[in-house]
This record gives sequence, C-alpha cells and structure tokens, in this order.
Amino acid sequence: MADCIFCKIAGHEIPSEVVYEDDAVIAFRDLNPQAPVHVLIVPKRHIDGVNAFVPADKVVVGHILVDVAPKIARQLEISESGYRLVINTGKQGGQTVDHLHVHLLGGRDMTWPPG
Ligand code: DGP
Repeated sequence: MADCIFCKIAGHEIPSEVVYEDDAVIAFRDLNPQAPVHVLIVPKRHIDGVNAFVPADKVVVGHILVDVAPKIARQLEISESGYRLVINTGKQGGQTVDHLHVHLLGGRDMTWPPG
C-alpha cells in the first residue's frame, strides 16, 4: 500500500534491522524499543489491523503466532526467560501504524497492566 511505512520496510525500500523473514512475514527491531528485545512481526501483505481481519487472514496470523514468534524468541534467547506479544488496536489501543504488527517484547520483567 502506498505511503505505508511497514509496506516499505517489507519491500526493503526503507532499511530496518531484520531478525527474521520468509515469504509471508518480516520481523525487525522496533525503532523505539521498550525492552532489551523489541521486535515487530509484520505480514508482508498489507492488513490495516485486527479490526480489518477477514477469514483468510487466519493463515498469516496463525503463522505469526504459531511459527514465527516462538522461533524468534528462541533465536534471540528469550524463550525460557519469557516474553510478551502485543497487538495494539485503534487509537485507545495505542496503534500508531496502520499495518498489522505484533510486538515481541522481552529481556526484562514486564509489568501489568501496561500503562
Ligand atoms: P504501535 O504503536 O503498536 O502502532 O507500534 C508502532 C511501532 O512501530 C512503534 O513502537 C515504533 C515502530 N516504528 C514506527 N516507525 C518505524 C520505522 O520506520 N522503523 C522501525 N523499525 N520501527 C518503527
């Protein structure tokens, strides 16, 4: 999608620190990390966010949660210590980029609820 920053990152038009990539997904370090490990896992195909899901999105969302997130956690050695997966949705949910992304946060103790 034109003017979508994460589409541009997915297309390697804008540089990022990629930690994982396959045909459907790219994962890269957050520009403004909130934890020692802060990675954004993003479908390459543009999806606005959770409210825009259609049934076919189950495949890529399932891939992110079942395959990619735990793989990156192992790769970055936070699998055993623990980590948090977050999807901010809409204005009050704190979503600032309208391209679906799953935050993977770890490397420190998390507090609850998030502020
Ligand atoms: P959210 O607030 O849930 O929409 O998270 C958006 C995140 O995206 C935020 O933590 C900062 C990050 N971000 C925004 N622009 C860029 C960028 O150009 N590169 C990278 N690596 N991260 C970005």
